[in-house]
Amino acid sequence: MNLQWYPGHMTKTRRQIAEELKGIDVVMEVTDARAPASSRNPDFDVLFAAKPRVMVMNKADLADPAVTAAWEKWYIGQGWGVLSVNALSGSGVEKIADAARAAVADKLRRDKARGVSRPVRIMIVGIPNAGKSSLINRLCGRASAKTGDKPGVTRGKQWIKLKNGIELLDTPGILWPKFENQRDALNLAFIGSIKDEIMDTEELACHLLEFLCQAYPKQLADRYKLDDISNRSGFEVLQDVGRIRGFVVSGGEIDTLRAANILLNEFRAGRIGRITLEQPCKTV
Ligand SMILES: Nc1nc2c(ncn2[C@@H]2O[C@H](COP(=O)(O)OP(=O)(O)OP(=O)(O)O)[C@@H](O)[C@H]2O)c(=O)[nH]1
Ligand SMILES: [Mg+2]
Repeated sequence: MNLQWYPGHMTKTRRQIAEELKGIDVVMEVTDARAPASSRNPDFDVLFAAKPRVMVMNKADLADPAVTAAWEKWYIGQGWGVLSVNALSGSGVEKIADAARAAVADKLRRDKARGVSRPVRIMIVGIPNAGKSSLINRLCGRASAKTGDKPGVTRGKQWIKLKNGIELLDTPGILWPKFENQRDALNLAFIGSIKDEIMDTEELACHLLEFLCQAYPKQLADRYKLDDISNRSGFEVLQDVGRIRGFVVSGGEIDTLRAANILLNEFRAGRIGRITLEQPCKTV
């Protein structure tokens, strides 16, 4: 399976983001804490090179906490302002306004010296389904932006004003024209940032199972009551999951497609456990 997904609306959004940039003080990149490297869009380093930036690792509630801490340390070591948050519960979100103001502290000081008072304008960017709109809703305390558990929910830009002098620009999630590294593409698919309809669900589930067998064997075995997962292929484990869940069709065959859908949904909802797909030793 060679995964690629860069539909036309992403090209359009990329152009609109570039056009909007001159009126923006800070760019806030929302990534997914379960894949802190793969969920960073490499195009952003070029697009936003001249802007103060803050990185938010969202969905920290679904990620392995020890690995999230290691990633925070790693990014801070690279000179990044980084926060890990949960947009749904609001945990960590209270630090965002201060982090944005700190990123434009010089500009705010100059404005103050000139007697100018104006809002801090933040553009929220990131891959599809990272939780950008959910984060905006949490920051403004109401459901201003449309959200949903599939990629491509936000289709146009939308400004939202907060009471504390901050203005937020919600943007549609974008990927990049070519995934050079298929591991990144698989991680994006596992976390639901690539449209499911373009993928082979069973193959995707087999890749996820191979990763879980190696990195989180106990959580996987506990969730599906699996006896022995050592030296088993992803497809064999998928069959076991289907058999144990009773997904058997006429003739005694196991419905592996149903098992694959269940596995992906349960992984995405955090039911297998708090799992991170990559460690910070990777060069990004
Ligand atoms: N567990 C968990 N789920 C979250 C979190 N933030 C967002 N979600 C869920 O993730 C899904 C995607 O959220 P959205 O806010 O629509 O994501 P988006 O980045 O705006 O997506 P696009 O508009 O498609 O680019 C929704 O089902 C949210 O409820 C979080 O911190 N933790
Ligand atoms: Mg959105």
